[in-house]
Amino acid sequence: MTQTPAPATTDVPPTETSARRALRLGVAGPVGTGKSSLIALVCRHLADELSLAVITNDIYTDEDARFLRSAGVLPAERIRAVETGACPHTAIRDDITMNLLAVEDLERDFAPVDVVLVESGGDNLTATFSPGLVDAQVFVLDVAGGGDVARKGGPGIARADLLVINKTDLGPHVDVDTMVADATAARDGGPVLALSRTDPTSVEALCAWVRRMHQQHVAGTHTPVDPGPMAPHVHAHDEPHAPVALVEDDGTVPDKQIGRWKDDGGAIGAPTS
Ligand SMILES: Nc1nc2c(ncn2[C@@H]2O[C@H](COP(=O)(O)OP(=O)(O)OP(=O)(O)O)[C@@H](O)[C@H]2O)c(=O)[nH]1
Ligand SMILES: [Mg+2]
Repeated sequence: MTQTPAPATTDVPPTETSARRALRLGVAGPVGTGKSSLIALVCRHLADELSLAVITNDIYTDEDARFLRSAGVLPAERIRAVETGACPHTAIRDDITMNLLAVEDLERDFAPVDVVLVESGGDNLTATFSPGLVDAQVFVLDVAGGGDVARKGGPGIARADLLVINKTDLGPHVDVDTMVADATAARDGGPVLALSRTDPTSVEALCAWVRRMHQQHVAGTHTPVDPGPMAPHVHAHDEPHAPVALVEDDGTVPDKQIGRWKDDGGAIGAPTS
């Protein structure tokens, strides 16, 4: 009797595990709180020990990517922009397709990548990343937003993996201690970091947190947590509500993305809000 040979197990493609792909780290928060600056700090201090790449999300421009490239914190080709053309939260939460493609492209082009930092377009207090896009997320407030911002709460403030209160060097104008205490009270023990780019101790604490997250990711001991959905809200719907295009380093939009958009009538997937 003939026996059917067992399938060669070496032909089975390996499944992707967290140890094989980069830690995907989201950075969200209201407009101007210092998301790009925080990413610049991380790149400047960790690029020698970790392989890093960055995705920025802007509504109408690739300004954040250009800022980071001009700061020289990473080789320019490791920094790519997604131009969302719509509400920033859409591209990081409702329809993450463009961001996922951009992250996967970076991971493939510069393999092995240790950490991909994804900056959200500046949005309101309720915008958070989908856990389908990032493994962990930082939510950034700044002291200039006013001492009561942390008390207002929201999913990012309450449940992001790290809450940063940025620009503490502006402290003389704001009660930083009260703001940090309010933030800590809103987080049920979750970490809060008072940060200023002018305070080396706080910058090192930020880098240590990123290192720790990466180690936990590689070890498989970190579980991504969804901070929670957006608060109910409405849109005028006078513009597309899904991400528009991935913008290449030279400012061009890849043909395949344009085609996809034309074919799909301007929407990828089914935006839900
Ligand atoms: N004083 C002070 N200013 C800071 C600090 N970090 C960032 N800034 C300033 O805050 C402003 C906004 O910083 P960005 O990093 O562009 O903020 P952002 O959140 O990326 O902004 P959007 O992407 O437009 O939402 C800039 O003028 C920065 O120079 C800080 O630690 N201290
Ligand atoms: Mg920015």
